[in-house]
Amino acid sequence: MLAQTDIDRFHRDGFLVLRGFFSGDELRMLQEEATKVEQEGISFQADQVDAGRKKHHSYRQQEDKSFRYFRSEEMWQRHPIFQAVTVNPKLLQSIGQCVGEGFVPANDSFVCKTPHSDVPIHWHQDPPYSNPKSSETLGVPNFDVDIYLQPSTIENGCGWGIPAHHLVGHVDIARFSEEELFNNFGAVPIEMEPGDVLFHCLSAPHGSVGNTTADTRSIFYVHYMARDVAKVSYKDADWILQGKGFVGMATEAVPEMMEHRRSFGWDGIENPDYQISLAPEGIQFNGRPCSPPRHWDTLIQQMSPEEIEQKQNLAFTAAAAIDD
Ligand SMILES: O=C(O)CCC(=O)C(=O)O
Repeated sequence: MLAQTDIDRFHRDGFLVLRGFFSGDELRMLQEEATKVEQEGISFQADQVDAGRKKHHSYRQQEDKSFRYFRSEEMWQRHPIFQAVTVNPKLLQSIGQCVGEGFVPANDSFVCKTPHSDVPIHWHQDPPYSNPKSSETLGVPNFDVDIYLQPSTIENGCGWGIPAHHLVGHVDIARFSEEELFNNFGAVPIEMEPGDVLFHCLSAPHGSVGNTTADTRSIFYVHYMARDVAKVSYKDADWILQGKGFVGMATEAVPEMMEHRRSFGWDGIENPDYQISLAPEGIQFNGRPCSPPRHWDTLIQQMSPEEIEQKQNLAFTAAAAIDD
C-alpha cells in the first residue's frame, strides 16, 4: 500500500516511481510475451512495414531512411498475461489511492526501443493536453501506469520528466528545442529497473532520446481512468475505452481480466487485504490513506494565477526530484 508521503509526491510532481513492484513469474511471463510481440514487430522491416501496421505495430523512419519498429497496440488481445497484470490487486490498490474514485483500465500499449535505434519520443504532453486549447487540467487525476520490462537508463533512452507542471493544462513546450527542454527547465531522468512501475500524468511534460546501446528498453503502458476523465477529457471516445464504454469496461472487460489472473493461479481483488471492490462505477479503493475525489481541483485552486502562467510558459523554477 502507498504511504501518504507517496500519494503527496505523486500529486506534487505528476510522477511517482514504485520500485520492485513486479517480480517472479508475473514479471518473467510479461517479459517473455512482450519479447514475442517485439520480435513480431521487428520481423516486418524494409518494405513490409505496412503489413506490420495492419497488426497494430508502429514504425518510424530514421535519418538513414530505414524504418524502425518502436511500438505496438492492443497488448490485451495478444496474450492473457497482459490482462492478468493489468488487474494485479496491489497495482489497482495503489492506483485507487492516487485517483480517489472509481476507475477502469481503458487502453494499453507497448513502447520498445530496440538496440541502436534512433527513435526518440520528442517532448510532449499526452492527449488532451498536447492540444493548446486544453488550457486547464481536469480536477480528476489522469495518469498512465508504465510497467518496466528491462533496465531503462540514460544511455538506452529512459524517459525524462519536468516535475510539478501537470496541473496547468497545456504547457507551451513547442517554442523550445529538444536540447533546451532536456537542459533548461529542471527535467529529471527517470531511470528504472525491470519490475519497477512509474505513474506519469498525461498532463506532465515528458520525452526521451534514442537508444545508443546494444540493449532493448521496453515498457508496457496501461491508461486507467476515472469516469469523468473518460467523459470530459476524451468525450467517451470509443478508441480509448475499447468500444465498450466506461461501464462496459467495468462490468465485462475487468471481470474477464480477473478470470485470466485466476487461471494463472494469482490472487485478485477478492483478497480482502487489498480493500478494493468492483462495481459499474469502476474499481474503487476503500481504505486509507487515499486521495479525496477531484483532489486536483483543490491543488489547482492553491496556485496563484502567476504561478499557473509561469508553469504554462516554463518560467517557474522549483527544485524537485522525481525519485527522492
Ligand atoms: O517510452 C517512452 O520513451 C515514452 C513514451 C511516451 O511518452 C508516449 O508514448 O507517450
